[in-house]
Amino acid sequence: MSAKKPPYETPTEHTGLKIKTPKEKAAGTPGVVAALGHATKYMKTGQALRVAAKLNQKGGIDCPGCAWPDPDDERSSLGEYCENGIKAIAEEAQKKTIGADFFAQHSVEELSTWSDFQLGKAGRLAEPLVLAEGATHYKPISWDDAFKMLADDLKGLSSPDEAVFYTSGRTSNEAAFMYQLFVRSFGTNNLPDCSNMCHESSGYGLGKTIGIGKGTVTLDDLHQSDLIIVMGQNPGTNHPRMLSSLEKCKENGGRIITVNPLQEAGLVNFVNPQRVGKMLSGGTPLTDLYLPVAVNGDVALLKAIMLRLWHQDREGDGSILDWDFITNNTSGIEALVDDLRQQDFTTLADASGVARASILEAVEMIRKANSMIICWAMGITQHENGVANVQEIVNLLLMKGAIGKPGSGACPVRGHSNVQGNRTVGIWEAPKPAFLDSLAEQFGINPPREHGYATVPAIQAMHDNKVKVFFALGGNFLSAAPDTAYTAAGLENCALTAHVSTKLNRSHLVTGKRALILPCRGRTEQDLQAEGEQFVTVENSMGIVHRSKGILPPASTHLLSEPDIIGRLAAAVLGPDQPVNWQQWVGNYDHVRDAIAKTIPAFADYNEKVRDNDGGFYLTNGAREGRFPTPDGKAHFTVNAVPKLQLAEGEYTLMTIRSHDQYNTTIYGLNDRYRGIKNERRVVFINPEDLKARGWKARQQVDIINEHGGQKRVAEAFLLVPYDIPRGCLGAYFPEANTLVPIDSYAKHSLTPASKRIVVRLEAK
Ligand SMILES: Nc1nc2c(c(=O)[nH]1)N[C@H]1C(S)=C(S)[C@@H](COP(=O)(O)OP(=O)(O)OC[C@H]3O[C@@H](n4cnc5c(=O)[nH]c(N)nc54)[C@H](O)[C@@H]3O)O[C@H]1N2
Ligand SMILES: Nc1nc2c(c(=O)[nH]1)N[C@H]1C(S)=C(S)[C@@H](COP(=O)(O)OP(=O)(O)OC[C@H]3O[C@@H](n4cnc5c(=O)[nH]c(N)nc54)[C@H](O)[C@@H]3O)O[C@H]1N2
Ligand SMILES: [Mo]
Repeated sequence: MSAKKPPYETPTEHTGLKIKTPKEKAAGTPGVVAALGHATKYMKTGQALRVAAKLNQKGGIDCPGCAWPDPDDERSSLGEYCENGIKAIAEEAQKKTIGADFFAQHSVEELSTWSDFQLGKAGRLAEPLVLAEGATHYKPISWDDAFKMLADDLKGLSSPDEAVFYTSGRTSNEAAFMYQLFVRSFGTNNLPDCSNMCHESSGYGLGKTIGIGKGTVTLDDLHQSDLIIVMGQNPGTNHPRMLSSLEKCKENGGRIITVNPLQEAGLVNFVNPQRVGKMLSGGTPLTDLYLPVAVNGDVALLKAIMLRLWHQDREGDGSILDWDFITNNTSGIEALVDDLRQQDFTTLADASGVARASILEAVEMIRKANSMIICWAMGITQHENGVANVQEIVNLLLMKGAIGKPGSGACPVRGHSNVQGNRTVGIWEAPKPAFLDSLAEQFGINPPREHGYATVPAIQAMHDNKVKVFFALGGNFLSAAPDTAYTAAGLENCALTAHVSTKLNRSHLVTGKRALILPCRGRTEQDLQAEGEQFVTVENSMGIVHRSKGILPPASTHLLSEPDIIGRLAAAVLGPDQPVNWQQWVGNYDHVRDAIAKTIPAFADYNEKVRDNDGGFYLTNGAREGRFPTPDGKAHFTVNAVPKLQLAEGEYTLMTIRSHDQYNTTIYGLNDRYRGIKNERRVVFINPEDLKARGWKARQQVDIINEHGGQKRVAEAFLLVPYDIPRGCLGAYFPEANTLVPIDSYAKHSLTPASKRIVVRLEAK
């Protein structure tokens, strides 16, 4: 362990890289073995199986892993979970706890030399802690004193806008609604969230074009679709249960196109661990056509496809595009066609990095499909042109009339298990006036109307000394945010930083002048309040709201639930009855749900609906039914420029991606099984030809350097791994490579950091 590295950086020591052949199949027996091995290593005996059996079952626990929905009707008796869901559970329901003794033993400076893997494995946070000004160690503090410290600081600000309230997407609807009500009653819209770094480009792009910032499909649509295109997403690792849906689509005769710089194992072949027959027969081949797009080649690719489709439509009898749909339900086709006519197919194909013949094959498959879904995730949204990427996807869907009919639609696959719900109940720095009006009416408050800081502006404001208190409901802001050194400096400028957390992470170690850790119960744990045991509710990627109820005893008796923490904080800052009786709300979460129902029309009869139907209820979604809630009631075609991606000699485009053994900044282990990486995270994937051109060999140690805006950012000591990735493109893991993401390189409109396209150089060590 080196003591010299800055505390915000992950350690640069290597852990013993082994390079194996990448896998061509996902899950199956190795997945089950890995999951069980993980669970028994970190959890108490018996608890692992009890939790697994309840995971994603009706009335059970919502898996804190991803936001993929559960089947509406039958659910596998073997458990609706996946290898990575079990890892998420094992991480939370860990048997070890850390409190006063641990923090007396280890200083903040020492802990900052630990790897993220070591920090996470230290154990569950067991009691509230304070880092006093100038102190070297965290010490225990009572809950009352912690809330008093926060209240004193918040009430002492010269403006409520000097406070920032971050949310990570694991928070329940109940906690999130209370949180935003407290923050707006206090007087600010500074509510940045993880979504700002994630699917904000989808929310913005979809909102502008189809009038709702959410996906439009259900699981049944996926099962019956003629064609699913999966773009910029690695479901085998990040949404493993999605593979079951792709499998069903294939069994029903559907086809799949994958668009990705990497041929990810899960999309090649899936061995469903919940179907014994499939395990024996070797699994289901999923991808029919793989398009190895260059990093950020998607706009060019989509335009090339649309150009060919339009040509063929014109040359034929006009039956390739859905002109009925286009005429009746959309506007803007003329401008799109004008733009396409100015494009050249070969130029577009070259810019996309995909061979012309493969693009023509895709065109053929799209032409024949009567229904079509496009799924996407971070490979699409985390670009400077992330919104344009999403809008080009919408253009293609609209051309085919593929929104609002069975088997068709837009499917942005969300990340955090309740990130979509958090937004629905008001976690947003840019709230709609109607939502604020409703808060004003229901609670007699005067919510601020001016928009607050999203994540990137919040960091910039901290940097400019405009923020004094940073409060986080979950997450690991420092490590998840771009430009680690810049973000660290911002956090250090604050007078007080406070985190509601389950586990120790680097954000607890790079702090304001004083810091608080407020430990909370997790999803898997029982939540006993004054009026009995409580459940919470969450919304998945397809807009289904349902219950989640923990079953394990809390890791420590000192832990509070998230609603309890927010309620007590609100009471300490605003007074116990302002604007609501917080204590009463915390005693029985039905009160919170009643308040949500009164504020947001789609939640009418919330308590009844969520109890009546164990599987949950769908929120209204006009676009799903072909009604577009835009100002003119039509879906909009848009014209988006092809990004200019010139690289100088020796420059590459680096994408930062997740390994198979992590949940965002939480590192489960040091392997990336499907990509053949063992025991190392400081690796950079490079095309073997690019390696040869530099005269380098596998495992060569390099520094990765970005010089955006004349500022030098260096990620030190990465090991080169030859990999099947387009020439000129590189891949490295998030969060180790976050230090390279420039703070001012983000998507136009959505402000999502461009962490999938960072221009870098490599220097041999
Ligand atoms: N086990 C596990 N599950 C998770 C998470 C986790 O960390 N671990 N994280 C959760 C969260 S918050 C999220 S947002 C999701 C993330 O889920 P993903 O978006 O699948 O995660 P990433 O690893 O960021 O993968 C991005 C994919 O996009 C590809 N890609 C990169 N650049 C481009 C490009 O320019 N064009 C195209 N077409 N493809 C590109 C990469 O090769 C990679 O396959 O997963 C959620 N689920
Ligand atoms: N370079 C790069 N940067 C990225 C990305 C990328 O692909 N590349 N992806 C971005 C994306 S998509 C996202 S969503 C963000 C994620 O950003 P965050 O959501 O901020 O980060 P996480 O790593 O998910 O947060 C992990 C921490 O959450 C806490 N936690 C876990 N469960 C609970 C709980 O139930 N309650 C509370 N209160 N705390 C809990 C634990 O203390 C844990 O350490 O990162 C973004 N950053
Ligand atoms: Mo995310």
